[in-house]
Amino acid sequence: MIRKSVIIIIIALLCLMAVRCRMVFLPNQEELIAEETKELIVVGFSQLGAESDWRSANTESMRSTFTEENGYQLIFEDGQQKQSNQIMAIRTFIQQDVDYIVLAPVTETGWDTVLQEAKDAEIPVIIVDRMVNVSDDSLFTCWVGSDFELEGKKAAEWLNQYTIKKGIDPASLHIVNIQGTIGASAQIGRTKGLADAARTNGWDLMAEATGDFTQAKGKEVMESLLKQYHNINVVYCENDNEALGAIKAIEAAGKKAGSDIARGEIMVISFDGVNQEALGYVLDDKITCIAECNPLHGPRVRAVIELLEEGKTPDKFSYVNEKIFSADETVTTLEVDGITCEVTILKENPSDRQEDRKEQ
Ligand code: GZL
Ligand code: ZN
Repeated sequence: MIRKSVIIIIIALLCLMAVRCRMVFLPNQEELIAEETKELIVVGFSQLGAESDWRSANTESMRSTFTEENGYQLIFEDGQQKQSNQIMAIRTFIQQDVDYIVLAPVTETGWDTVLQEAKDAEIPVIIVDRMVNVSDDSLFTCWVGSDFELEGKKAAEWLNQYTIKKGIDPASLHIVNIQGTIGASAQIGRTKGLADAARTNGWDLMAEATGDFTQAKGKEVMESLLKQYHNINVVYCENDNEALGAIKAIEAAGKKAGSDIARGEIMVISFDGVNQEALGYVLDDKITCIAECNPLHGPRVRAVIELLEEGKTPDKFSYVNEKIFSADETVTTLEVDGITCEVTILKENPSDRQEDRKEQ
């Protein structure tokens, strides 16, 4: 009799242990889901808008990098070119308690308050592309982007070398600058690059007017500049979309966009090198030179986040290397800020060139 009751007790104990084990070692459904989503690093990305091909490529680079299979959950907010929308997006990210905030700021100023809120919430903020101008650099963890003034210097030095090699009198250059969004780092740097070179080289920089980085505005501004000035022979466009618009206006006015200033062509210089039509225009000598602005920030931002995840400290500022494109072989190398950069002479179909642009 005792043996039977002992056996029953042992079986009962074993069942009890099995239940307890299941609770300890076999996670239940909620724990499994929590485990799954917990592993995803949540990134809130406030993109400034969708004004240009550059911007679309930049967005695509971020979306294709911060995927679930790469271990991320991306929350994307389009600011539609308004800082107020971007500030709202950052506040939402703070409420959602994301792991990282990435900000592509539409203009440089006005970020101190909301970045302080992110800092108080202990959420690291990574700035991409344009810069923020804040009272205290600790308000952002690091910045990944381009040296816009260097881009401007490169484009201006290309023009300087061109005039020297072609024997063009610098004073005979009558330039207009179709600027980007006023207050954006890309506009500030590219405008400064040209203005400094014009002063140094004795060029006639006649006008600066914003085309807001869009094709429509670029065309509109060029139309009015052509009415105001009859001697324009260089148009400096602060991105390719503006250049496409400007060329439409030049041709509508019965003039020709091209490098042959001496024969009355209007030389167009531009920035980005993302838009396929613009790259095609380089091959057709409608755009004479494009200073590259590389939009592929996704992998670089991911590298920064992975360093932070490992408790390491990324560089505060990391600049991307950028080329300068032309189909004209007059200028093959440039010396800017003590560095020599080779001009990439475009010959083949530009889409091949896109392939060889590695995601750095
Ligand atoms: C540059 C970026 C600029 C591009 C434009 O990094 O901020 O904004 O040059 C884009 O095409 O609109
Ligand atoms: Zn020509």
